[in-house]
Amino acid sequence: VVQDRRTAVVFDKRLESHFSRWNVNFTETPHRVAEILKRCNQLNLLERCLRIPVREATVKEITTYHTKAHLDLLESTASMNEAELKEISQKYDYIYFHEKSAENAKLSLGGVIDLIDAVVSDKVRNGMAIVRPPGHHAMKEEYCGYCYLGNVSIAAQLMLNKYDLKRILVLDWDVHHGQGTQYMFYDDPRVLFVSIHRYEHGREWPHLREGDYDFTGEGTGKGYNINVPLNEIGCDNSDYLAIMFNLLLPIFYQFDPELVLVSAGFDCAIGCPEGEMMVSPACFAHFINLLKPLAKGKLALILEGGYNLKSLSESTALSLRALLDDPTPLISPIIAPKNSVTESILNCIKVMHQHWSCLQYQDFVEPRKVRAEIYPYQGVLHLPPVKDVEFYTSQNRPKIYPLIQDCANDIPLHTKEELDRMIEQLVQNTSLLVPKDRLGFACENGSSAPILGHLRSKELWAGYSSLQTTSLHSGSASDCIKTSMDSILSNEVRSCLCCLQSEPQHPPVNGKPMNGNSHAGPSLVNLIQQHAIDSKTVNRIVIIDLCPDLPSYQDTSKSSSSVLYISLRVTSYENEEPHISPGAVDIPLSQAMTSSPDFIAVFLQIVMPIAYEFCPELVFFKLNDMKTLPTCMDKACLGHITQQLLGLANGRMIILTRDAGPSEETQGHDSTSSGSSEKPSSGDNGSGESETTSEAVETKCGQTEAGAEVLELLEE
Ligand code: Q9C
Ligand code: ZN
Repeated sequence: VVQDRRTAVVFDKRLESHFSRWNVNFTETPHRVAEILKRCNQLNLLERCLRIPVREATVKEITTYHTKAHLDLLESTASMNEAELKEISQKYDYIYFHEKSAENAKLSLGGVIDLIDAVVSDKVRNGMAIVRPPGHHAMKEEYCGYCYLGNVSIAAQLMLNKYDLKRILVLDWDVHHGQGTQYMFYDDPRVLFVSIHRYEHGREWPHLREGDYDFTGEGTGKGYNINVPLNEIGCDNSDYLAIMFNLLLPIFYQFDPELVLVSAGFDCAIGCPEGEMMVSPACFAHFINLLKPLAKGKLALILEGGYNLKSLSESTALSLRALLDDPTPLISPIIAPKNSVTESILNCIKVMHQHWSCLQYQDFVEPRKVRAEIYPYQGVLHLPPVKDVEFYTSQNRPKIYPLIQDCANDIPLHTKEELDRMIEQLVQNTSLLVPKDRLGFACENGSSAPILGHLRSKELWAGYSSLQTTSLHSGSASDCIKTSMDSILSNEVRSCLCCLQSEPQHPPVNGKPMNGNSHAGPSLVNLIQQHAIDSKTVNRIVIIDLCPDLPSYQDTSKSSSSVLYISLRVTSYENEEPHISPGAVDIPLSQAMTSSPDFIAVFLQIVMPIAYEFCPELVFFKLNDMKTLPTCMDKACLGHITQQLLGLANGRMIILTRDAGPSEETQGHDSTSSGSSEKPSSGDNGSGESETTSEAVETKCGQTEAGAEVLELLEE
């Protein structure tokens, strides 16, 4: 089988045949997938993907979860007349039957299984199933909520069986609680099931007590079921990203899955009448960007709900672009999450922190200890259930299918017209025209740095055809930085590797040198800030410094809103407070921190929210050399952080690295800029710095996961 590093898609005209005969305006309609495909085609996305055909799932596959009776009953509906179809529909909660329902459900499941199998077995890189009917509400022996067969639950179980996987992450961001998937894996620690859903303390469908945060799994599966209940409508990018950064992503990186499946319902997107949430279509691309480093990029999205055709199709298309590695579209700066969302995050941390050590850096959330500024309510966290809420149980679940659409809008946040206008604006304003993904390279004094030699020896530089590089003119350290900034801001390249031998020297101010050689932080900030002001092409720049030479509070330079300097620095002092001023955030890391998941948790919980709030137009990522990198970071960790940062600024990034100058081993390799054919050097080339930087560059080039395999293929 030929490996294909493309993104796979599953879709089929036949999946547009089942619909509700009694209510043609019913939300779960064939137009959903038709509109998605139309938008994906407009953006020329499908032609960039590998199409995997659908096929009917087999009895054996279906009975991995469902009973044979469940399947037989479903199949019997194929030959029912209209009256019979109507009668059986009324026995279930939000279910209609059509003579094509059984076929569509089996085709949808078959396509999902084959897609996920292709991702797991490395036949494709990642993928998306644009299928209906959805599946996450289907239970062992009950159709429910437009779902007949558990697409994701069955596919995940089959992968556990076939490939003996140990860790699968299922993230269900459909706005409804994915109870069907939760039940399937409730006691299974191999599947981390996570659902973010509209809950309203149980008042929202499907009204299950087990959708609340304190349902955390059972037996050995305890800690492997995470419910994030949203107790009010109108949750937006800020709320969802707060949940991702503060709670979920740290856990995902600690879990270290071998496969990531997303039950991707877009009914949490703005304008969906079922969700009444406000997530913007571009935000889904950010979620995907943040998930991409996990599981070596083995990521599959499976469509669930989403009922506003405009926001559904845009959200899905932008998700597909994210899988295809297009630059992540900008979103508005995030703000603090709603109080009710903060409450849910804290409640989740409270029940999860004993299972996930990455949450130890969060406030310890004893109800009475919560500080007023994080939790402005009575100082006591709510413990479910709240009064006067009636939950459904398997005994009292209504079996009446409401033929009239019930979208319980008590007080809509916005009118339909307002929402339509907002969606239209979001679609218009999302930048889809992006410069070619070229990587620039600037090296102090045009010297042949060991790093370049190392990258070339890994065939990252010139050996891989899709990697386009441009060698930029360069002189002094500050010239290198300025040239890199100019080339990015003029769209000549999207990102740069800037390789310095010394610390950049700021030109003397009033005849006095600004800094000595070792004062890298202040000098760098000043230099970048001044050039930003001079060039007038960039307003906000963030500098992430993993190797600060000095704590930033010694920076006496004037703070400016145009540059935010964030430094992470290992300190031997106990309980050193982070130092935060308008232009600088200095984060002391304890020496006790020894693992990458810990470092990533801190990075996600502190650096990423600040950077997303600042909303930079350009990112500097300063690595310097291995010796000064926090020891808790391994190489992969650096690649992961690079990928996370690429969500900012449309992927405009300058990786700043320091190089001691030409080394013996690499001399002679570096004077040409293309056509290198050296074989990868065996063993260590004596340059830890190069090794480190290459991880970041590989990620920037989308190579971290694919690199090795692709190179092997090319060599054959
Ligand atoms: N306001 C999926 O999204 N309607 N199923 C509840 C309450 C049922 C949703 C209405 C929603 C089923 C896959
Ligand atoms: Zn849904």
